[in-house]
Amino acid sequence: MGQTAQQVLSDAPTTHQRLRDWVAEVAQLTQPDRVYWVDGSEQEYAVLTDELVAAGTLKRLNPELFPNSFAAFSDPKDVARVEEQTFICSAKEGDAGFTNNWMEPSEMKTKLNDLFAGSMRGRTMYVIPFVMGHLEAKDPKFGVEITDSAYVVASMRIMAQIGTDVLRKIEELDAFFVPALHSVGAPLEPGEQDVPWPCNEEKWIVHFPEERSIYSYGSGYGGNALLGKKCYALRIASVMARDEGWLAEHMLILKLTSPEQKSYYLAAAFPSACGKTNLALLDPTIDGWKVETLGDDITWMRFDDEGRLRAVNPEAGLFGVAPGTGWDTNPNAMRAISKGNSIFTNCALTDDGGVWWEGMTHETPAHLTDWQGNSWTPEMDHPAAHPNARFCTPINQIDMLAPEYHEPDGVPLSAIFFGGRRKTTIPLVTQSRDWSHGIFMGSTLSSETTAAAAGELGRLRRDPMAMLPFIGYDAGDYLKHWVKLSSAVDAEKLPKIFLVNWFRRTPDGGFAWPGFGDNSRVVKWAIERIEGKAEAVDTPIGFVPTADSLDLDGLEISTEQVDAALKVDALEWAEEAESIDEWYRRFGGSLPEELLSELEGLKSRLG
Ligand code: GTP
Ligand code: SPV
Ligand code: MN
Repeated sequence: MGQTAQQVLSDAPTTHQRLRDWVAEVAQLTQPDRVYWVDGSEQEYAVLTDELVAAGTLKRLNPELFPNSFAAFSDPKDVARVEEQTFICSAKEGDAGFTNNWMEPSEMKTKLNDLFAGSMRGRTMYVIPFVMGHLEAKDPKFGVEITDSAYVVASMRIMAQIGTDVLRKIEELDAFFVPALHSVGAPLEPGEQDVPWPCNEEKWIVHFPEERSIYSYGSGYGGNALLGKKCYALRIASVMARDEGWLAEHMLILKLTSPEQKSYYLAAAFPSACGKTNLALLDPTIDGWKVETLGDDITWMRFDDEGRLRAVNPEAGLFGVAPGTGWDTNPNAMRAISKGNSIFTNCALTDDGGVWWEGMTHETPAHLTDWQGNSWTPEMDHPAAHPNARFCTPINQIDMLAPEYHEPDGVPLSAIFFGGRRKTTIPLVTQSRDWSHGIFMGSTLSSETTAAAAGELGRLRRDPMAMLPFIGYDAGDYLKHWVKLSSAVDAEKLPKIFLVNWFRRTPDGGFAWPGFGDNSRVVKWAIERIEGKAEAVDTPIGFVPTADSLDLDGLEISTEQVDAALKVDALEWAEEAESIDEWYRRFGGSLPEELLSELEGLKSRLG
């Protein structure tokens, strides 16, 4: 039997009345066997992970290969974000906009109440106080996640600052917190044997933007369950940002230092599994340029008193795509992971107790255990790791972490990149004509879908600012917010905007551009454009590098390949403009005027 409301309250280690009330209310609804308040300590982590190993959810990895690290394997039906089941329940349907699923809030609340009733029976209910961003920020953004998954607790400890220090600060400030309720939706009958990855066929990821609350039911995976990440730091935070005058974005942040020892900060928005972690941990292949990391997935930005756009990373860890991460492509990530203290989900296991995934090493091991627990050899026609397998690793294990990561006010941006996965049409890099044209580029960003979300792969879709699945309100209002915020500041101080595409193909199907460390060449060109040093062709779509303005020193690449990567093709762009037109029509009346003018401008330049 569960604890009574009185017991729950008498055990609650907090004086914060709203938190006490909410925890008691949730315990009454969900009926857990016990309530546990997470303190965030190392000792607690050791106990939790031991319990998860005993339950079969985690497997401890060989400590000589990956110290203090674990592998988890999810239910095969719970491997990615579920966009179809993600809802923005604003009071008015129009406030959710055409990019979100919507349901009338009280109808959704009734549904959620039914789902959560008794959903934690036989389990422990964990209460996780957390903060996104700096605890000492001027206006720290608190949340409390209640979950019945110890795997979620362990992962949240890597991804955010959690526990007693946060709770004390919430009390001291008598602060608002976002209530974020999560259940895997798999109650246990007395005596019933648990499974390694409990979850429910039915999944609901629900946000109430006005009351700033989150409910997640049925999934234990990634952004569905680690509620500080996409649910809070993007969907709810984008609504807070609209109301408070800032921006919550799906972006990485990096610091770049030139051979002249001048430093620049750059943010980049790419859709899920389109290269943020890789660019954030860039290992430059050109001499004299140094890169340091500030963030790899989420960026909160605001204009400072001097009109400069400043960026912070609200997260404390990486939840990075494993496949394709290797000693060749991303040695900095490999070094961070190798320090241990990581949770790997849906990777393959090596026979010596380590993890492996496609692209990690040149040679595929002769034998593995695949992510579904089956014996695997290289002749098999399916990958050993799931395509959305992930590593969860503390950000402070990155050797190249910029010290500014710890600055509560963040860093001033010189440039913003937008980019997607496009086989055709979009050149390697295009500088926008000006800020407004840059917002146009962001608003029309498009990409082929990836394994980061459940559903069809490789389908081309528009993904404005790489935020399509993460804007917590009307997409047209979101674009208006970008336009309005930036129109209030000195245009000279705005970051320069670039559109990039690492994924264009040559006619034989291969990548036109080598990517990864060689993307430093594109970053260098962008910085030299900002400094007024690099040449460009003024094309109808923006400024594209001349073939010799890109530093290709030491790169084995044919002229045909470079041309294929940089080409602006009139026919492809006629189709693109048509498709942008269609996209913009879907906004109804809510698109900012400025962007319609940008589209007209593009069409007339294309002729
Ligand atoms: P989320 O965490 O889902 O938001 O993704 P992300 O944007 O951080 O993507 P990530 O950097 O993890 O890259 C996803 C996949 O793209 C990995 O398999 C990478 O190996 C691959 N990738 C990243 N950069 C490049 C590149 O420059 N060229 C090519 N060809 N592939 C790349
Ligand atoms: C993404 O899908 O953009 C991710 C992974 O970063 S998840 O945290 O699962 O959303
Ligand atoms: Mn992401």
